[in-house]
Amino acid sequence: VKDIRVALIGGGFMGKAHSLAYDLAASRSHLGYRLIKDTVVDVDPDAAATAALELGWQQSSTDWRATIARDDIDVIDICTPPQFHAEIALAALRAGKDVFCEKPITNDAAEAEQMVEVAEELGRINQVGFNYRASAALKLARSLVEDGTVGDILQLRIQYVMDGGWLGDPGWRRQKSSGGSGALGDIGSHIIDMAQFLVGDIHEVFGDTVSYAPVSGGEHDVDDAGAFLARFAGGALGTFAYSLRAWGQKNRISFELDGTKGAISFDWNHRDELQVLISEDGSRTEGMRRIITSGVHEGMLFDLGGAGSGYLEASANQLTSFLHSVATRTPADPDFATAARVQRVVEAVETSRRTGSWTRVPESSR
Ligand code: SOE
Repeated sequence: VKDIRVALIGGGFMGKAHSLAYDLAASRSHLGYRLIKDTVVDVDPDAAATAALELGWQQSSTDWRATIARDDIDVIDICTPPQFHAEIALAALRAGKDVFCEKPITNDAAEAEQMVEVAEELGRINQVGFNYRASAALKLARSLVEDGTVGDILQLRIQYVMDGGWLGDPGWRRQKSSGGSGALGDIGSHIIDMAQFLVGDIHEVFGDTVSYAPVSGGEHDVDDAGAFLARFAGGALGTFAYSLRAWGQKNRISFELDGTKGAISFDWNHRDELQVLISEDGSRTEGMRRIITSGVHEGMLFDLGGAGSGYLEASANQLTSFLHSVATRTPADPDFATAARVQRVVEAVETSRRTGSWTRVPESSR
């Protein structure tokens, strides 16, 4: 059994999610590695020390550069705000570390490309935190598309809505200099990734984004909501909506997908369930079938139908799969290249907004 020694940079909301998720991931010792939660880094010494104590890290630090320079660290996990992702990731890759990086991969597609290039050049394992696709229901949905059960995909209607924008101060998310691609990059990126995971690459987009008046003092110069149409490379049409100002909506990702042979629908607020219709089953009792994910489905922690899954399970699944890639030196998924493509879609939506026209998603410059 190999030791994998991890350092986590950024002890905030996602740092907490990853810290707890590593405990679930580490329990899967049959995968051939032993995880060591070595160091948690935060610029604020008190936050770093508290995170170490409460979230089970052996030590804390305020210096990410010194942590990356250590020979005994195998993995750098980046949970800082996005404007620091590229600098930390590039330094970590160049120091020979494998890197897990939160989404959005960066605030800028060109920077993301550089991360892809360096990771590939140096042969380092790299993964990005599109956690929702790591849930059992999403894995099942993808397999029903992949094996042709629902036929060719005709249309996807997908949304990510929440009321968080009405509550509290959005902190670093409010300014372009730190929050970069705004709500589109923050939550829109999740549904872009989910859509490409299910249906394949988005080829072109046509959309608009909006900024509302600030709720709690201070200006913001990024979007709060938006909507766009997408054409997928395979010919399907997509509608996307995202908003941080949707009262009563609690971190809700949902979609409906129509294929030539069936349909799938999903709602993260009911994340144990996938609704599926297979047209071949047609009869007077035809209708959506409610599948409750259980131990027979990939990605459930307990082999007990009804035990339920949560936010942490999805985070643990993605980290388990990343650590497995690290231990076996096999490519991780979703990798930096996947995330860079998501960022190019984000930027294509912004271009479409400015030009008022359909906009091609550029291919990678590599
Ligand atoms: C923000 O509003 C946020 O915390 C996102 O940054 C996360 O990616 C999302 O999962 C929950 O909402």
